[in-house]
Amino acid sequence: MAETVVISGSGLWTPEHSISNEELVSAYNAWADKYNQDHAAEIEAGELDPKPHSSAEFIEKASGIKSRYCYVKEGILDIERMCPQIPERSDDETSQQAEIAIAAAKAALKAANKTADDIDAVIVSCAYTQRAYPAISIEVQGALGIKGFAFDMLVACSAATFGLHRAYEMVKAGSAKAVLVINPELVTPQINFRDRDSHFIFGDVATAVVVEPAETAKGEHIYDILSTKAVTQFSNNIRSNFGHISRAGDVDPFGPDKLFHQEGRKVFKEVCPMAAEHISEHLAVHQLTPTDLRRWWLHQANINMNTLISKKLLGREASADEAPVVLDRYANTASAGSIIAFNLHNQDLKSGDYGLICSFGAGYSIGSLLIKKR
Ligand code: CO8
Repeated sequence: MAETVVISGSGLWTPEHSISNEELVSAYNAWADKYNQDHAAEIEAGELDPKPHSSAEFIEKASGIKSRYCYVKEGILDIERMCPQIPERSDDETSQQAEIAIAAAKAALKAANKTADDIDAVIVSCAYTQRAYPAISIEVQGALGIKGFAFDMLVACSAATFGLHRAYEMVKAGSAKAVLVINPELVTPQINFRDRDSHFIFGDVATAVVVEPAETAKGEHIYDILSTKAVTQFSNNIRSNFGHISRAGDVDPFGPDKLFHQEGRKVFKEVCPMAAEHISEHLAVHQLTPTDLRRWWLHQANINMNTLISKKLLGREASADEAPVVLDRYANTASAGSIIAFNLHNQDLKSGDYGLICSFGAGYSIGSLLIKKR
């Protein structure tokens, strides 16, 4: 049993390839033109709607995204394919998702000054796992030589915070001495690059965090986890219907409804107030108000959402120093966004400073951790 549980280090793996809005839009528009040409007769007869053009200016204004990283770029901009080309690996090779998880995990272990021997639990928590079993986490555990146990969990955009919640509880209860929580967000294969409304939203990344008792922590930047808070509320407004039952429905397992799709406006309107209320309730438990926070590491889905949430809480826009933005470069990376922001923007906090990590998204799901620098 641990009296105080801490975050003692974090790691980030960023893909070497990126795609700018301009590149993405140019490929989409070329595909749309070809579609309209190929279906000219049906469009003329009113049987089909023409595909409208996408626009880099719209994307940046509506979302704040300028660019995104991708594990594999090949294939995404090919208008005959519009999907990354990721060659299948044999069962004897490290799977792609485990590969990026291991890279982030190694960086987190280094930051926390830990070796595999110090860890006894691994949680891989993300929006999609590349297979059902054996668990990606167990593959990562084996590759890193970690004893103990591992499991995968899926909570879409809140997978990272909910994974950290479980790690906090395990260390607190004494069922694990130190936990590695990893978020390998390999999402580009599930993006419909032929859908103008969502083709620009996501990018690939992997993040990892070490959670352990304060007594064993040796990282340079250590944060006490003061408490966690989670809420979920069912909504169909963000869905991805791909799953193992798709085969039995005699339908295309990769059809448009099987990929990411959403009612973006509704999500925006419904999730922002939920997130603002969640954060103020979480802070109130500690008799804190939003102005007491030195930093907010918010979910990175849309810059306008974050602006609205901070306005609701502070009565004004948060500065980039208060609530750092990474989605301009990384886009929405499902659950990893708040952890990327934390990883890149926590070293300057002083002892005693409060910070909040908060995710919000599909489910709906909202998860937060209130932390304090040691
Ligand atoms: N280019 C030009 N115009 C466009 C484009 C485009 N690419 N897309 C839409 N438009 C047009 C629309 O057709 C519309 O035209 P009209 O007014 O004539 O109908 C106009 O622009 C305005 O469209 P919207 O109202 O849809 O635009 P918004 O200002 O609402 O912006 C956003 C759209 C950016 C999608 C915004 O609604 C948003 O960000 N909402 C919140 C979304 C969100 O946070 N979703 C969370 C999803 S992520 C998550 O939960 C994790 C899931 C797991 C990850 C899976 C990864 C694959």
